[in-house]
Amino acid sequence: MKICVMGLGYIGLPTCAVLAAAGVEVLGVDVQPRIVDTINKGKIHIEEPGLGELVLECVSAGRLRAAKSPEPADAFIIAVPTPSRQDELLSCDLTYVTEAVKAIIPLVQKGNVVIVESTIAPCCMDDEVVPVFEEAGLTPGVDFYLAHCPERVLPGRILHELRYNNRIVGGITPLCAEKAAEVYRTFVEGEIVLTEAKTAELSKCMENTFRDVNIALANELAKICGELGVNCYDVIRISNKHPRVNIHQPGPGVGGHCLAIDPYFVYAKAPETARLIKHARDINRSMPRYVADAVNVLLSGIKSPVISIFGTAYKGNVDDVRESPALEVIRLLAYDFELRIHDPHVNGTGYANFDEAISGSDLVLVLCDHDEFKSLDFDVLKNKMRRPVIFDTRNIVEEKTNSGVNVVNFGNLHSVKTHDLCAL
Ligand code: SAJ
Repeated sequence: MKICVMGLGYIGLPTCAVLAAAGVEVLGVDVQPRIVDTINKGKIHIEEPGLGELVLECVSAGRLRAAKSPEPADAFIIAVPTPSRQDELLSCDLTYVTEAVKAIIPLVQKGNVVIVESTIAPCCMDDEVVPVFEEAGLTPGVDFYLAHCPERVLPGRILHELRYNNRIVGGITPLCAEKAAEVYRTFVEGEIVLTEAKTAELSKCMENTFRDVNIALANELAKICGELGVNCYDVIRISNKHPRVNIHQPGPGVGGHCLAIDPYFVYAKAPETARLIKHARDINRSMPRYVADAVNVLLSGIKSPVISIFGTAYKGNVDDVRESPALEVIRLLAYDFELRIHDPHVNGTGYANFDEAISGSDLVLVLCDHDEFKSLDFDVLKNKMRRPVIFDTRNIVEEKTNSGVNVVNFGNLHSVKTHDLCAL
């Protein structure tokens, strides 16, 4: 079997690698020549555990190649970005999906399978993708098989989850679903659930919406606790001892290309009805401002304050800054403070290393839960910072008694007196 994967990003490239490792001949296609060259050299352009080794192995074995344009194949998998449109509802922009579809249409032969893996809003397959094929004279279920099979893997665990997660396969017709499922049976160990395309689309969006709404609840709880003078982490820990409760973790907001975007895809299709979904988004989007306001309070009265920003990635141990709430916090603080930005996973211009970031600083602001930030060397912080204070918005920094370093988080923010910090 030969499979052509359109898009060599966080999902397309790992998918190429697991397919090739399962013995399939794979061509990965990307519009960026730099990415194509990197893959053909057996290297990778993203950070993901185990991916570098697997890509090198598959390229060396001749089972994986990259190119700028597609070639005839038995199956085509589309894994290109689906950003939000910049309209009022932040609806789903299908431009890249449509471009990829148009690129493969001249190559599609009878019996081929075409799969859209990119996350899309409910009804996009029926209303927007099928018509592009039909205009070219191709009828799904008759001339070829078309399905939506959303990716559901967690960055940082992609290779494992691609193989072992359950897979939703939403066909335009039942036979389309069956044919697409055959492609996944080459490497998926989890259950393959067959359904219709719009059910697959909405299921995927609702998985991320479920998580976003739950994080919003945790963020709202953190704000309530701040008002009432209660430690939110104690509340979460104790509530979660109930067998049917799982309150999520508050933080500086919700980032990444999924949770911060997919709920809008649902909202845009039913704006009058999707009120809880929209409200949750608003709460999560308010968190960078909440953090910036707290920083202003913590540093009030300090002359020419310097802040060490720890972490710009949207979550721990990834190099991905897409929709990262840290970027919004930085934008809000940049007006009033000198910022030293440090992220051991992100290759950002102007970023400082650990020593540069903390020297003479008044506050370490932890915005991302990278492992490196969990056990910080408090002696070094005490010696190099002007005021050894950490504001840990992720509640990951291991606290040490009598360390001389003051750790503030959403659990004790309410009890911190600014003048205590200034006196340090
Ligand atoms: N976050 C919190 N509090 C929490 C959990 C997460 O603030 O309690 C934040 C994270 O720091 C991050 C954001 O939420 O900024 C999203 O992180 P995540 O780990 O929840 O999810 P993603 O975006 O990396 O991946 C999600 C996954 N979806 C679910 O777990 C339901 C993944 O399975 C999907 O494949 C992916 O979205 C996607 O591509 O749709």
